[in-house]
Amino acid sequence: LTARGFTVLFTGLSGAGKSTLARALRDELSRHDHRAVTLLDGDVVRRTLCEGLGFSAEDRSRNVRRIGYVAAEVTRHGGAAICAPIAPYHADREAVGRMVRDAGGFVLVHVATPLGECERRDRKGLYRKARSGSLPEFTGVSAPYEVPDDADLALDTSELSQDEAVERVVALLRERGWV
Ligand code: GGZ
Repeated sequence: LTARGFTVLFTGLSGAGKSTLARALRDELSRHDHRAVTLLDGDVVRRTLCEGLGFSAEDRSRNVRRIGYVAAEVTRHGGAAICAPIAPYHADREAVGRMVRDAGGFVLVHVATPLGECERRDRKGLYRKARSGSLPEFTGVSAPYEVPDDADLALDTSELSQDEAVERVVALLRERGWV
């Protein structure tokens, strides 16, 4: 008998803390859950599965839907997929939700760290480049981020510790009966 698989889709701005949270959740699940955990993180996905895609609306849509396809397959086979793209468009997040729910459980987690805080951190200097115009179509500055109104959970990493944030996600997965 295979356990029910599930996908956690983190969405949020660049620098909101999606990757950090996704990795911490993976580590936490690996300790307490027997499922195989697959991490589909932005930078790795863009070097492999989505190599060659840029940041136009169309390419972002392709990027997010490809991630969703893989997550749905992982889910179908009883695994846990943790995805951490910006996923700025409602329609693409919804498409991922539909693909995954067909195969198992799905939760959408908005990493809702405010733009001002992401920009203040600016860990990779991308906001500075975006403001100066040398990095076009940057999410939150010169490209849209459609704030989810359908997230199962919203986590502001400027108000929560990493442990608290991970605990909230795990609590939600427990509530659903998946872990
Ligand atoms: C947004 C960009 C851009 C533009 C490069 N807009 O903080 P990061 O660096 O490590 O994460 C961002 C990552 C976003 O890729 P995703 O695949 O998550 O985006 S999407 O879901 O919209 O397809 C950022 C970097 O790539 N990056 N240019 N113009 N982020």
